[in-house]
Amino acid sequence: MKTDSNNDFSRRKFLKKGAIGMFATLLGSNIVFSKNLPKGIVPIGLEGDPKTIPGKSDELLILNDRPWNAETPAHLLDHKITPNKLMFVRNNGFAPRNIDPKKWTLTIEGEAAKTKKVYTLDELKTKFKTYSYQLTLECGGNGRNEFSPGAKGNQWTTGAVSCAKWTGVRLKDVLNDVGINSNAIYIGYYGADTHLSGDPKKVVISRGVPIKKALEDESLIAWQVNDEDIPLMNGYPLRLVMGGWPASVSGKWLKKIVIRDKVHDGPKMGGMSYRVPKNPVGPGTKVEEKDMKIIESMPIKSLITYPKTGAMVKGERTFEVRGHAWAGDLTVKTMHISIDFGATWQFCTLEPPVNRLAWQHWKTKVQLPMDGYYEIWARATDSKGNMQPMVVPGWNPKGYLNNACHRIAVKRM
Ligand SMILES: Nc1nc2c(c(=O)[nH]1)N[C@H]1C(S)=C(S)[C@@H](COP(=O)(O)O)O[C@H]1N2
Ligand SMILES: [Mo]
Repeated sequence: MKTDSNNDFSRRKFLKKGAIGMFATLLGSNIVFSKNLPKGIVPIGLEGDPKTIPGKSDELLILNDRPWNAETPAHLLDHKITPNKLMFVRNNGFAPRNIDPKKWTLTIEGEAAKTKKVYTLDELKTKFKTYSYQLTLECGGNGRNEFSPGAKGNQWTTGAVSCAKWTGVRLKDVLNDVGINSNAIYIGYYGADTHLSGDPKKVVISRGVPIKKALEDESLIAWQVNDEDIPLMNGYPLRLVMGGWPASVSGKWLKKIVIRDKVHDGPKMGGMSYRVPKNPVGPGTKVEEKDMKIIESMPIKSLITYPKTGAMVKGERTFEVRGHAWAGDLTVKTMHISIDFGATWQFCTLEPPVNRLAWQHWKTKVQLPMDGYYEIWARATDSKGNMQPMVVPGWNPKGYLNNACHRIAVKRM
């Protein structure tokens, strides 16, 4: 036994040394005192100064700094089109460094591709027609913080969602240029980010969608957001954007797309990742892999972006309450708010989406009957009649798909 554990020890030591070597390669210089670096500590140099995220507003709420994960407080999502600096960041690994867009290529291949093609960024920009769409991207784990028992991972509250204007080429135009065989059923992506272990051979995340979703008009390979380069943390210089589905299918720092003859099986497609129980389970249930299914279209949800929670209202003043609502692949049909903890609900004005898969804006006027504490609750209903629940819905092992009503507090005084 003693020999075994000794072997174990030296093997671990070896792995640790190996990782440091790889970190040094990524940093581009020797880590001089590497032998003093405690196990599990990742060099700051890989992700920058731990207080500000490059290219992002310092008003984002940072949930993790290595790798960067940050959400947008609800009142900062008030813009109809989310500004680049305010788009949430969800990184599973380390963003690539020293990107040269002139040398960037995108490879399309796979067992269900007619051939293999490699495109430069310039080729993508000139060979295909360019399209712009406003697309809602929401992390599958948005709202995770409310589940009980809780799930590990970033404790997103309400702010892992954005709706910006993305510009690029249609994924279907590029896939058709390569040629899609009749046995194609799925696509998968690969990005240029680095695994947390520092091992350059390890894939951080490689997810995908059924070919039907990939071939929709709004599924983009994008190089711009809101008419600017994509911020590094959101996938510069190239990413997939597929609105309405968990944002984990929108691969950042896009290097390769595979056309598959089976459900894509890259890291974070299987197990408990981005999957929920096929049938409802009680909180805390241990669910077997075979009883889980991949999350596809996201559920109906809404956000109050004005006023900010905690707002003070003077007397009888009538004020506007507004926000956005979105419904995965569907549209939002009606929007209600309540100022009396759900006893009564009032209709809101609701705008149609600017294009398919964009969030919709709603607003209404509110007057509070007397001085005191109130909550405003918002509840959206989709085109199939699905309504946001007032309590946290369907518990699942990783805390996905919490679409409970958003609540804010206001005081009249
Ligand atoms: N290459 C790569 N793509 C990725 C990720 C990642 O870690 N690496 N994270 C995914 C997840 S889980 C989400 S929610 C979205 C977040 O997009 P954003 O950071 O631009 O808001 O990117 C997805 N694409
Ligand atoms: Mo995500």
